Amino acid sequence: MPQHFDIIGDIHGHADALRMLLLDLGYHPHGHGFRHPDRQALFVGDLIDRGPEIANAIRIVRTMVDAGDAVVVMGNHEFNAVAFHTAVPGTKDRWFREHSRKNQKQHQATLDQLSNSELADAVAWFRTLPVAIEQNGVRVVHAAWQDDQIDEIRRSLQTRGRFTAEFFFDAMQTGSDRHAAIEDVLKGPEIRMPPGQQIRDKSGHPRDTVRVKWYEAANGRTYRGYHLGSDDVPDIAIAPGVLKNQDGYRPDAPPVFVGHYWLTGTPTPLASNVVCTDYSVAKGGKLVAYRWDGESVLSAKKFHWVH
Ligand SMILES: [Mn+2]
Repeated sequence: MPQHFDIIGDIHGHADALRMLLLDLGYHPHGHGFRHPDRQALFVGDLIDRGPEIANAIRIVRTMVDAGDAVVVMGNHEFNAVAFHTAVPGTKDRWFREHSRKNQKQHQATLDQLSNSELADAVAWFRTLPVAIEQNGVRVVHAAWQDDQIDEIRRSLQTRGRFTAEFFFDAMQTGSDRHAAIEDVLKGPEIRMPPGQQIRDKSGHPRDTVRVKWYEAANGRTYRGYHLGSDDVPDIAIAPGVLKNQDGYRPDAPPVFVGHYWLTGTPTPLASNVVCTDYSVAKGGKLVAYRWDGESVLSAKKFHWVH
């Protein structure tokens, strides 16, 4: 088992950027995938949707995983795809992710680009993906490392046989612990603002919740200060009781790598032991890797991308 890992951000169908990045990192073509003599690639999820070469992105990553050259965790887009294509048992035409216009649109590029058999094959594979990994002192999860919630999801995956209809039956019930766990771990924890306070998201939809810097302690923070993103959030104290986890990600915990947050600009760690590798390749940004060689304090110098 290698001790040197390249953690690679959200791909969203940009297979070309992935090939260039892997070659630049010293990987060489191996079957449909790539291999490095003494490093392993760790993918943070969100291989699909949006980009031009979704089937190829899946093929490269899956080949590498099957060959032991990579590990991948589930992203919210893979999770949504599985739910979208899993029928609610005992119903006709009802799916664990509703086929609404909005949900369809988010998944459209994948629906357009994959044949029925490719799609079925991809969904069957996504059902088997881990929700989070920890190996050789490094952690990878799509949006947020939350110990209790990851344990909760893993227990359910074990008893219900991976991401099956059985699992979704429970996990898609709004208000259930499992639903909250999936939302927080794969999409990032959010907190509700007091009544009357709203922001508008990128699509102009009003919302009364904000995504938070889960890796930082929340004590004494305001909504604006604890918010993760660039929205115009009110600078008022966080209401008591809305936070599940006040402490943030412990500074002595193993380094954790996430994707998901559509960051821009020059890559830099979010905390000494927290890195986001998503620099928005699907929105004109770049596909980024972090080259990890065992360090417990993460450094901006260890990001790598192709110009
Ligand atoms: Mn995501």
